Amino acid sequence: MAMLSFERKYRTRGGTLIGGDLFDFWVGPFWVGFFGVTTIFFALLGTLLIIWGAAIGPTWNVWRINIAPPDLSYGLAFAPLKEGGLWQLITICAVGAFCSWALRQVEIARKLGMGLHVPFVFSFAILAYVTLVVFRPLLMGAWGYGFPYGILAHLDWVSNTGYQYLHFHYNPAHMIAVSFFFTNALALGLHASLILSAANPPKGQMVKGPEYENAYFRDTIGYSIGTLGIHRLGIFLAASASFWSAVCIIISGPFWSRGWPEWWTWWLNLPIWAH
Ligand code: 07D
Ligand code: 07D
Ligand code: U10
Repeated sequence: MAMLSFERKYRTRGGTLIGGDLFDFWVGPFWVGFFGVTTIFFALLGTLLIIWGAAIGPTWNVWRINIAPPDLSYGLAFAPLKEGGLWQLITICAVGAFCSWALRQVEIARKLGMGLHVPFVFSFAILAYVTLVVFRPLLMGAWGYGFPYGILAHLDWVSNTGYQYLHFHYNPAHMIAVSFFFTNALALGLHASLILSAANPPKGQMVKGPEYENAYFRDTIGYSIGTLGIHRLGIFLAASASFWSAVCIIISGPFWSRGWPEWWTWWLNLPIWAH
């Protein structure tokens, strides 16, 4: 890879969080590092456990493989492997792998003298996952509230959990999260198209810079957020989407156990119009 000889001068030691020089080397394009080893360890072990779960299950159809959490009757105890214990071990591996990955991002950013924005925003995805399979089950008193590991099975869980609260669209935090996801797609669509329209003009035409990009949005909507600003907005929107997702599911059950439409009766009961 031509890139690699160019990049060799950036491949310097240091920046690790623990372990010092241990594992401070590259394998092909990948930097290894202590957390690279822990990522590989957890990811490999977790995958093998999923394969084991599939092997003792009724199907090899990838869409239908399902490794379910323990029955609610096990509460917060460890369950036998075939009755949800595998799900518990896989969850430990997943949390281990995702956190290792985030710490690996921190180490690589430190090595390169860059900011910690990537691990910062990835940690919001981890937060959403951990909320689903650790925090909410802990608050509800049983691991059985976690979502099952299977492609169709996890969709069934989302649907069933949604209908348990009658109409999940009425969950106010779900509304905020959905709006952030939509806004995030809008912002990336605007940003990507603006960059391509300025930096990739038809043959023979001049490449345009930030002045043109600013002018475009000032002319269109009266304001330009700027070249750095749009990336700050992107981080904010993405992190907020995951954050409000975590909120919408942690309040469903632990803090509100009736239908979500009913939650809105506070609005009808406002003293302005309620007697
Ligand atoms: C494009 C980056 C690449 C990642 C990919 C996913 C696996 C799973 C495991 C067979 C954008 C790799 C997939 C490693 C294989 C086994 C056991 C990211 C990109 C390509 N979901 N979900 C999908 C996960 C939850 C929901 C697809 C993971 C919650 C709905 C894929 C998690 C809820 C729909 C998938 C997770 C939920 C999906 C595409 C973890 C609320 C769909 C994902 C760890 C968040 C869509 C059949 C994608 C679909 C879909 C993976 C959690 C809802 C299988 C790893 C419980 C409604 N989810 N999901 O492109 O087609 O992400 O499903 O939290 O409609 Mg899901
Ligand atoms: C959890 C993924 C984390 C992933 C990590 C990394 C690997 C490695 C390896 C590729 C958070 C995994 C990496 C495995 C792969 C390689 C090499 C992301 C996570 C750490 N909903 N709803 C949401 C909408 C309805 C319901 C969130 C829309 C119905 C429930 C989002 C609609 C009912 C839950 C959202 C809609 C319902 C949600 C999901 C429309 C069902 C949740 C995004 C248009 C009848 C979940 C924290 C998310 C949640 C959630 C959107 C409809 C129920 C805001 C747009 C009305 C029960 N819904 N929903 O969280 O908040 O991403 O989870 O109708 O639990 Mg909803
Ligand atoms: C952005 C950007 C920008 C760019 C960009 C990008 C955002 C403007 C400058 C980036 C964007 C893109 C490239 C676009 C496409 C991206 C997406 C659509 C996002 C989704 C991405 C994917 C679907 C790809 C996912 C791929 C992954 C995660 C890679 C998988 C990699 C691995 C599995 C290897 C990871 C390596 C590790 C952990 C360390 C190194 C390890 C090895 C090489 C293996 C050797 C192992 C060891 C030495 C350890 C030994 C193992 C042990 C001890 C375990 C033993 C365990 C047992 C159980 C036995 O804004 O700018 O352009 O490009």
